[in-house]
Amino acid sequence: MKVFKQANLVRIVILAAMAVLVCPNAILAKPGLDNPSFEIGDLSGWNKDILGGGVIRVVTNFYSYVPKDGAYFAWLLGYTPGSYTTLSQTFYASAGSTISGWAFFDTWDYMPFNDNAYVQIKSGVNVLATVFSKSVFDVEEGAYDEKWTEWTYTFTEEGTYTLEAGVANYLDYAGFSFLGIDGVVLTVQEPKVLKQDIIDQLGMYAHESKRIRKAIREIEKSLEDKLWTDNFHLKLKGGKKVLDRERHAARELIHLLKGIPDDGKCGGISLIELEYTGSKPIDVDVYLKNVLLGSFPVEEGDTFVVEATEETGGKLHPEIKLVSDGIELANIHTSCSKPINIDDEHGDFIIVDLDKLLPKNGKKGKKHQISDEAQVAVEIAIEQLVKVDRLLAEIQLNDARLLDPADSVRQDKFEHEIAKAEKELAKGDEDRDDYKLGKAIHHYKKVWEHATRAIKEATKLPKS
Ligand SMILES: [Ca+2]
Ligand SMILES: [Ca+2]
Repeated sequence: MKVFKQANLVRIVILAAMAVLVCPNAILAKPGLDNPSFEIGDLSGWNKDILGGGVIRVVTNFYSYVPKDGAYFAWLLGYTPGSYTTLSQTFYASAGSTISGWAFFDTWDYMPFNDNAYVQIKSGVNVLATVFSKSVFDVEEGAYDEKWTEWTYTFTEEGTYTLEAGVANYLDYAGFSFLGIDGVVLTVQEPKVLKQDIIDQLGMYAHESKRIRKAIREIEKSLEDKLWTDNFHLKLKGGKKVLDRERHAARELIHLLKGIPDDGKCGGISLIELEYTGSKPIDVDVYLKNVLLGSFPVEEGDTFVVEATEETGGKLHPEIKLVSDGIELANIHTSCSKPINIDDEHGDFIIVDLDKLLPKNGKKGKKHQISDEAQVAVEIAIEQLVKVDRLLAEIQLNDARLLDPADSVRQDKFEHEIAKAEKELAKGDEDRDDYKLGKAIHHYKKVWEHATRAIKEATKLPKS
């Protein structure tokens, strides 16, 4: 193999170590709605607009309308023609979350006095969807219970949204019309629950492949309670392990689909991630054969990635040398002539991720084949792992964005980490959309790490 100039050959990414946590993240916002079914018995958590003279109440019944959920529902009445009486709540939703609820519209009016009501999902002032809409013209005779209509909306992007329900008179101030709202539910995808689903799905095909069994074990280890604050958040300390386990699991499954044997044989390496395990901070020089790629400081727990680019056919040089102060610390054969695997140790470095290429003959050995059903299950599992990783990253980033640094001196660092996290999220999405799922997971892990660092910056108290 020719030695290309270093910019073309590899990119080196350095991830700094995660320091010890300074504050529990249990205090941070958890996605959800306040008083979504009005069971507090009042409008706590909701914003009301009755500037047009309308009325909003929490009631136990209205004529023969009874709650769709629990003991209370919200009841709205419009007054000034064209001026909507509105009830709203703003909340955070991750991509894939669903919001649903019940609404009814009823009236004492008749045409052409076409009073009307709506339930909308908004992003700022923009209406994303009108999930319920009825007017005098639409009202039919029928049982009260049948007039409750269920509505639902799924968010395709994470963000802060507003649910708004409104009712207004039309043409005159007479012949009132009413809107009922109840049983609003925001179903946020819970990463921890999603992961259990992945295990269940893969479990059915565990007997078909060692790699599937290995992936399941990795996911199980990532679910250990001590690594999680709740179903949405990883502990600031140790959370990184969850993402590593997940990555290992995804890598096993990706290799399985590629048909790469699980005996350590391969046709080359396209990416290797190493973690420094030494206790003493050092400067490390990374060489491919005798070409210096880069030098940088590392301390215990730092990881760095050496990744082949398209220009080299996506394949790394067969040998990576790690040197410090002129002393060779490790020499890693990335040619696959010898078995190479995740968790292999090379001096003070441990392989934490590896993307292998198919052996030269390119044929999947018979013993590495799986059934079509298992193939589909594995494909879905990988996509789900990417989704879970993105969700964890996204939630952490969202939590970080909500903070203001306690120490103004840290504002710049805080913003810098947020910006880095956002950049990594964009890169991850790009790779995900290109179906480079292993790479996408890499970027999502970095999002989580930068967001976590931002949280730490924000929660450090000023030195007194
Ligand atoms: Ca209720
Ligand atoms: Ca009216």
